[in-house]
Amino acid sequence: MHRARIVFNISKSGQSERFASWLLNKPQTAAVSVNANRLKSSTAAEPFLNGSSSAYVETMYNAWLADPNSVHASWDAFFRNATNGAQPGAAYTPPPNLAPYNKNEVPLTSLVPSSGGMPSISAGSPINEKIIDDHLAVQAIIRSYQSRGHLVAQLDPLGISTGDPVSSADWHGGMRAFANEAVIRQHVRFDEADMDRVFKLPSTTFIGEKEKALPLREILNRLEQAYCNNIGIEFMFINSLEQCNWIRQRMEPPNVTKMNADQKRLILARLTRSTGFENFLAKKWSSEKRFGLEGCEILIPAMKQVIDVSTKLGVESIIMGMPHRGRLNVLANVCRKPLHQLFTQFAGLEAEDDGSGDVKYHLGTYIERLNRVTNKNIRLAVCANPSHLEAVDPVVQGKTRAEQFYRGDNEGKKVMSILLHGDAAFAGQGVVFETMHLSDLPAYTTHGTIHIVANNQIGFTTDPRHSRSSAYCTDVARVVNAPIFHVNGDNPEAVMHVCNVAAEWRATFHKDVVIDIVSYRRNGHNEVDEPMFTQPLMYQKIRKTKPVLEKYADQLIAEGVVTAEEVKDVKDKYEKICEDAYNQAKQETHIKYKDWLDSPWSGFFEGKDPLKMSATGVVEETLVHIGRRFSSPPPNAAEFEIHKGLLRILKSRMEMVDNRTVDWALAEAMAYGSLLKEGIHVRLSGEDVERGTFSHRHHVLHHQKVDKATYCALAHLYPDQAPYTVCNSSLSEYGVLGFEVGYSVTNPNALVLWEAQFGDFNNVAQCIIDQFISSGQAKWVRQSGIVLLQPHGMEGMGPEHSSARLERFLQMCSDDPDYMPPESPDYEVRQLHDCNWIVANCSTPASYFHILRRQIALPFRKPLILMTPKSLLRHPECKSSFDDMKEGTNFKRVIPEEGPASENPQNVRKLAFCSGRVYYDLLKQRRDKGLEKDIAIARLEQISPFPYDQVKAEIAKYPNAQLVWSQEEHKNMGSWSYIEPRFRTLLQNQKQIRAKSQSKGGSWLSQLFGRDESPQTNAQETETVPRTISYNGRATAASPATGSKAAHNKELRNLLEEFCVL
Ligand SMILES: Cc1ncc(C[n+]2csc(CCOP(=O)(O)OP(=O)(O)O)c2C)c(N)n1
Ligand SMILES: [Mg+2]
Repeated sequence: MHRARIVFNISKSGQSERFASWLLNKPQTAAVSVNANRLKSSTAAEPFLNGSSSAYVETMYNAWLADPNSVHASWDAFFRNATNGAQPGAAYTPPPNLAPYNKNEVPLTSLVPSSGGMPSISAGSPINEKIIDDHLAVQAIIRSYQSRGHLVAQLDPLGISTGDPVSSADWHGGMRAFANEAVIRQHVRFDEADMDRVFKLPSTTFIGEKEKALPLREILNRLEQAYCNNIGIEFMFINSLEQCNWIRQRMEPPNVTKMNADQKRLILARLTRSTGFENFLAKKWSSEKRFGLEGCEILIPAMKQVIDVSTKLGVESIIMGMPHRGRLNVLANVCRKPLHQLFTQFAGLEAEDDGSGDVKYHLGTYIERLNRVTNKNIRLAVCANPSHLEAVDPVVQGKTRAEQFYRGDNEGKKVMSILLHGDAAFAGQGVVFETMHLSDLPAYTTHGTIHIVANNQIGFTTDPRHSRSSAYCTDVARVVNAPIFHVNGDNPEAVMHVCNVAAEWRATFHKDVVIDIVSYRRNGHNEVDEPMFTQPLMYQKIRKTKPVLEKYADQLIAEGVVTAEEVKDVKDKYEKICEDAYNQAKQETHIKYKDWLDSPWSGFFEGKDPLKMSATGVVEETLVHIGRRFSSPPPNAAEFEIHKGLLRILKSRMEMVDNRTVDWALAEAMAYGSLLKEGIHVRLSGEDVERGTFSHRHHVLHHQKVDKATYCALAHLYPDQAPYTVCNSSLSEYGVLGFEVGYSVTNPNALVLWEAQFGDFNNVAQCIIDQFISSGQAKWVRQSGIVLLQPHGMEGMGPEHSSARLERFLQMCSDDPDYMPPESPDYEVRQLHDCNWIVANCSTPASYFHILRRQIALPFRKPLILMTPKSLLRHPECKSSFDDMKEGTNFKRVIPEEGPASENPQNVRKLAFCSGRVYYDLLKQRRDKGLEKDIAIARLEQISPFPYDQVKAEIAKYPNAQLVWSQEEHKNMGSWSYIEPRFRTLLQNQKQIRAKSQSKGGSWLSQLFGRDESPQTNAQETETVPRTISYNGRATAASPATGSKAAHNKELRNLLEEFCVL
């Protein structure tokens, strides 16, 4: 805990200033007319007039004399009565109380002591101002405890941040007192004599239960119990009275945290397992890193409690994300992952299945089991995660949202997420904030997440005072109005109570909630770390602190809830379970990565030929239908007024459909629409995707006169189509891309796309790209077919709107540049099967259409990284015909030269390969220079996996052409460093084949296209000079693009001129 140190300095006596004086609005005495006119009414006879208020009254009187309307009506009445000669004490008329009393309110008059020297009133008699002030002060005190009680709550089991409880510093009658200036500040003006006075309770407190009024001593006592004991609650910032009252109702009544004997025994049993598990691992593998939970063992009973209550309230599936700390324990004792599977992870066995695996404290799991407490079946998934703390948060949310969506759980009643955090990471990692901000967005909400912080008050070797500027590590949650329950981890019953309330909160309001378990870390950061190097004093305290299991067992023995023998018995039984599992694990010879899969796709792979891909072409009728719908205004067009500019766009779309052509946006709509028709859910998410950054998409049309009235044609193509989701996201890359990755791993029969506003911004989500997308399958055997749409292209828009950093994606491709896969009929799908992701830069709408559809046509799922165009969206030549999309057509990994050069290939002097939009610049340049017969241009629509087979064929076709790679990016960027070694491998291979075929006397071309590459034993290798490929493009640079338009144009001119040099 990193909280302001609180000084306990409440003095018991000698408080000469009355507490309520802060409320009295002492008037700035008007210099003018004081004493000029004296009110002729006896102040003694008017109980509300006293010494301190007389000056004020005189000011009011003077004002009234000058203008009766300038004062409040009550003063007007009073002065009228007084000046008209009302009897002393009768001039004041209390205003009628029109409001009925609330349930827990009582009339003020009933609380006023009738004697005892206190100023008093009786029903109907004038109100005593002091009594009002006193009551207001009590109300302020109650509110202060509610708002600030957490500041002095005893949350730290080590007592470091809060100091030891004040045991002897009695305050008012021997009551244990933590409240001090930090909580009630200047309101403490009562003295001992006031302690037995009874005060009416306001409707905003529930400390009274059925009592409507309590003595001040009892009020303070109950407030301290509720707010300053082992639970500290932050909730008063929530802007809903209903929600605040809901919390008060569950936290304020006396004894609200008390548990019955059965509940206590359950907590003890769970704590025994949690502690026993870590002890067992420590005993068997003393020097292995496991990031044990020691010091926060209560986390396991806490999670189980949250799950029990949530399942009782209807939840059937829980998706969890968590860091390293205590992860094995969670898998063992919360998910009930078979212990022997966990223990085999320590044995250093080889894996039976494919993949490179991950360390044991990152692996995921998926379990379906019976919850013994609720007797209901539940599904628990812990998402695999990388070391990168908190990165899994948005992924869990996406997965949760997806599961809710596919189950039709629109309110999150059946599926929920739990996120676990370390204190340092929760405060430090920005993705926590990004994830929190998704929590209430219509297309991203998971209807409330329960966050649990295993707050051991340290991050590796860093103290909280150096790792955050906020008071609490949980402050980030305040932005979404989530209540935050801080609780002392050494008080198991308080922890369970908080868990109950948090789970109920989530089920009631479907909003986020935070449980901050304040605890400690008994060992170093990991088990081989020495914590005394850096936290000597903290660790001296920790050494003296008994484990919570011992403390709690002692407490329950003392209470007579259990016996010492029972405690030992439960402990021994669990140890025996661990020992048996340990022996079973010893029999294992291999581990299976599949055992650790968090998202099994049951039924998806079964019965499928893993190398058979379905067709991606679509019957023309479907293209026409989708095209027409997409190009039409809403069916109720007469009432639904759309923007005039959009009418023009729709009209031009319709013309394209009539002409059997598509541009980029139309091709995309046809890809989505045809998948929707086939029952595939399509979800497109990202910043401003509904319209499209470049105003080309317009998937959502807005009524120009009616707020929030929209129409999405793709959602209304066919009556039985799959749902279409298109959603503008928050301005976040890390959070939103993580979310969509989580979404994509849930259901293989969905096309999930994330579009970067400009590809340049994808590096803000670099961790998701590196840790989840590029390597996720290899580490966790988990597939994802997510598509990243990344506007990319050098169009003179400056350094940050030009490059999606194609080179980085290519650099992470796992295919070996020195290995050319043998050709086979299923070459394309085999390559796709073996790669870690697909990287493409398509140049035609038809390619875009096919590659999107291919994502679903594949018998497995692979991420697709797609460079997408900007100016090509409106380029007159960037159009495709229905002929390239209809039935029987497919994605062309390479689009060969199809113009005059291809008719006379022997005469072609240059064969340029390129990818993406630069093609159109090359095309124009070639045309302008009249070189259409001399230069052939081939396009790599898919860059990785490298289409060796088709590139090879194209090269072979132009035996006399020099080979060149043309790109618009700088030489150290773009595709060059990826394609260059692969071309080299291919050309080297080609040279060998050529040598062999010469020795056989046959045509080398026929060999090249032949499938049989078996070595000819009698062949004589003849040395030939291999063909090489040279570079045509921008020079190397540090920045992705120049900021000067002139420099941009010059660079482009240069590369195009060089392209034409023969
Ligand atoms: C993004 C990121 N940065 C740094 C690290 C290295 N690291 C691993 S654990 C850790 C401390 C985490 O502290 P906390 O979140 O409090 O969890 P605890 O280990 O205390 O349970 C650090 C800095 C990491 N894993 N991820
Ligand atoms: Mg920590």
